Amino acid sequence: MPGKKTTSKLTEENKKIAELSPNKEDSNGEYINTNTGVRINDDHNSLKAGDRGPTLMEDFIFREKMTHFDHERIPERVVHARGSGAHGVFKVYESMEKYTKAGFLTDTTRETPVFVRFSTVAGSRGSTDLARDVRGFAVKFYTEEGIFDLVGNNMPVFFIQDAVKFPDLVHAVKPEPHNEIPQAASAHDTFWDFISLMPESTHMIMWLMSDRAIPRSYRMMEGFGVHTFRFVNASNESFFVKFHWKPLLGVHAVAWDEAQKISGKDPDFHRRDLWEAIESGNFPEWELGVQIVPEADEFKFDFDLLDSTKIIPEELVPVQRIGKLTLNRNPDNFFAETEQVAFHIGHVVPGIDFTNDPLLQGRLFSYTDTQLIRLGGPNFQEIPINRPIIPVHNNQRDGYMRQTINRGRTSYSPNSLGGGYPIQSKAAEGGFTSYTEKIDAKKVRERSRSFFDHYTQAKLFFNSQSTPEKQHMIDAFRFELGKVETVAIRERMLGILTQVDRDLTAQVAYGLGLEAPAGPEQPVNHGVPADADQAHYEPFPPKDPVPDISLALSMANTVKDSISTRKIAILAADGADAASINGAKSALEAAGAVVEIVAPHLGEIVTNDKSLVPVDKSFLTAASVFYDALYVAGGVTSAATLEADADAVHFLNEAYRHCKAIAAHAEGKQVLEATYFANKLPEDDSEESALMEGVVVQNDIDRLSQIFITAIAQHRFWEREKPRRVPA
Ligand code: HDE
Repeated sequence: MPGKKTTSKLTEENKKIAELSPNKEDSNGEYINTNTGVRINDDHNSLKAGDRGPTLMEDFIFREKMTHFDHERIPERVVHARGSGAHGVFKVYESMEKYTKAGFLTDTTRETPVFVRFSTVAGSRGSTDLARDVRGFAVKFYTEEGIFDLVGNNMPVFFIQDAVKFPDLVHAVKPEPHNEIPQAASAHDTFWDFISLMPESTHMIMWLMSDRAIPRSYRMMEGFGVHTFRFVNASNESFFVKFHWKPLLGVHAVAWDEAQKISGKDPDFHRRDLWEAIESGNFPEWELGVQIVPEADEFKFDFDLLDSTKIIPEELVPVQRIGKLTLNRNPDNFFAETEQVAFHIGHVVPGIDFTNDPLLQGRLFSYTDTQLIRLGGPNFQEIPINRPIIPVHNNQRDGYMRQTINRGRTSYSPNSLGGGYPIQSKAAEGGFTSYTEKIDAKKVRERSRSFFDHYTQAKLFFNSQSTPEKQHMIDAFRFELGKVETVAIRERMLGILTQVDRDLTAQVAYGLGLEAPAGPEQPVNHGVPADADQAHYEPFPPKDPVPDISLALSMANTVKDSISTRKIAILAADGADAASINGAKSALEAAGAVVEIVAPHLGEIVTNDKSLVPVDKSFLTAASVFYDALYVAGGVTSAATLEADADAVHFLNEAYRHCKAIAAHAEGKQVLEATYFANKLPEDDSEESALMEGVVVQNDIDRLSQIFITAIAQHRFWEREKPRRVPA
C-alpha cells in the first residue's frame, strides 16, 4: 500500500544477489594459495639466499603478491569519488502503464533488485562525509529488460545549463591546482570566481548554501533525477517526467558547526550510519515520486522543461508517489561493488527515454567515457556488480579483461553461419526504440532564450525557507565568501545576490564587512559567444513564479513523526539511578531509537541498586555531535560526578548549541544547571514548556520518555540558535 512502512525484514536473496554468488569468495576454513591455485607453505618470509641474504627473483610467490598489491588502486571518480553503496529492492505500487511500458514500473508483482551509491561530489575518496556539498544519489535498477540507472543528486537543479561547462565547474570547485587546497570544500576563490561569473548557477547556489548540503544521514535526504526525462507507453505516446526520491524518515540536516566537528571526529559518519542502519535491520526506505507533464504542456510554464537549473514547483505539477525503494543489504566488498559500480545516465530500458536537455545530452557521452579510463577498458559491463540479471548476446568482442567466453564463429551481423543470431527484436518483443521526436532545426551553437531567467526560481527557493533556514543560508554565504580572499569576487557575488533578496544581500555584506550594492545589477551573461548578436541575448525579463513560495522546498515542512534510528546518549556515572536509565532506555528503544550509555569511563557503571550497566562510550571516545539527543540519568552521586566533569558539561552545551533535544531526570537537573543554558530550563513540568526549548526535566520516567520522544521527533530546535549565547 502506498506510503506504508515496511516492518518485515527482507531476507530473501534477490535476483542480483543470487547472480553475484558465483563471484563470491570466502576464505573461512581454507588454505592460502596463489592466483594459480598453488598452496603456500610460508606467507611470512620471502625466499632468500641464506637467512640474512638477498631476496631471490625466483620467489614467484613474493612477486605475485607484491605485483598485485602495487596495482591495487584504480583512478578515483573525477567527481563523486567519495561514496557508499547498498543493495536493495524496488517495487511499484500500481501499474504506470498509462505513461510508460517499463516493466519495473508496470508489473506490481515484481521486486526489482537495485544497487544504490550515495556520494559527495568534490572531495577525494578519503575525504569527509560531512563536507558542504551536493550528494549523489545513483540508483541502478537490475530490471528484467536490462539495466536502468537513475543517476541523480539530493538537489533538484544543477549549476550549469550546458554540459560543455562541466569541466570548468569541476576545475573551479576542486582543490586549487597550484597547491591542492582545500580538500572537499567549495569555500575558496576559484569556485566563487566561476560562480560569480555564471548567473545561471544562482538557483543551485541557493540549494548548496542551504542545509540540504549537510544532511543528517543519507537515509534522510531526498533524491532527484534533475533532468526532465521521457516516459513512453506501449502506444508510443510520450510524457515528460521528473523523478524524485522521498525518504520515509523525513529530510533532516545537521548544524554547520556540528558538520565541521563530525568531519574531524568521524569523517565516515554517513557511511557508518548507512552501514549500521542496514546491519541492524532498520532498512532505509524512499518512495519514488514522479511529476508527469503531457507533451502538449511542454511550453505551458514560464521556465523551460529542458533547463536543469529549474524545478517544476510541486504546486504546479504534484509529485505522485509510485513505488518504494528499500535498502536491505550491505555490500560484501567495498571495492568490488561500491568502487567498481559504473552508473550511466544512458542506461535506459524500453519505456524511458531522453529529452534534449543539453546537460543530459552531454552526460550521455561522459559516463561511458569515464568508465573506460576508470575501470580500464570496454569490458567494465562484465564486472559482477555491473552485469544485468539477464544474459547478454551481441557481437561485441575482446578487449582488456574479457570475461565472457563467446562461442561460435560469428561475431558480425548479418551472418548466415551463425543462423543469423543474435537477432533484433521488434518493439513488441521488447526491442528498444528511440522516441520518434520530430526535430526540424538549424545547427547552431546557441542557448535558448527560454533558459535566460536565472533568478525567479532562486528567489522562490529563498522565499520558501523558514527563518532559521534563511539564517543558515546567510551564515553559509558569510562562511564561504569569507574564505574567499579576492575582494572583487565577494563583491561580484553580492551583485548576484541582489537579484535574489535585498535582505539576504545586506546580511551577507555585513558579515563580509562590505557595502551591499545599491540595487540589482544585471551581471554579464557568460553563456554568450564572443561574436553573438547581443540583441538576441537580451535576457527575458524575469517573470513572477506562479507560486510565491513552495512548501516542498523547505526542510522545515518535512515529516517529523518518528525517532526511528535516531541516536541518543544517556549520560551517567557510578551511582546512577538504575530505573531512570532502564526505563528511559527501553521507552526510547521501543520507539525505534538507538541508545548508548556514555560515561566518564569505559567498562561498567555501578548503579544505586548495585547493578552493572555496560558503558558504550566514554566522554573521550564519544562526542555530542554523534547523537541526536541527550538524556542525563538520575541518581545524586552520578549527577554530582557529571556536574563536576567538564567533558560532560561540554557535551550538553554543545548539544544545546546544535539545537538538539535534551532531557534530564529531576535528580540530574543539577548537571543542566552547570551548563550555559541553565537559564533556559523549563519553568514548570508541563509538556508545553518542555517543547518550547526542547529541554525536558521530569521526575516520572514514563512521562519524561513520552515528552522526550515528541521532542526528538522535531529533530532540531533551530529557533534556539537565535540568542547564540552558547560558546561550546
Ligand atoms: Fe555526473 N558524473 N556529470 N552528474 N554524476 C559522474 O561518472 C557528468 C551531473 C552524478 O555513484 C562521473 O562514473 C557531466 C548531474 C552522480 O558512481 C562523470 C555532467 C547529476 C555521480 C560525470 C554531470 C550528476 C556522477 C564521474 C554535466 C545529477 C556518481 C564518475 C553534464 C542529476 C555516480 C562517473 C556513482 C558521476 C559526468 C552532471 C550525478 C565524469 C559531464 C546534473 C550521482 O562521468
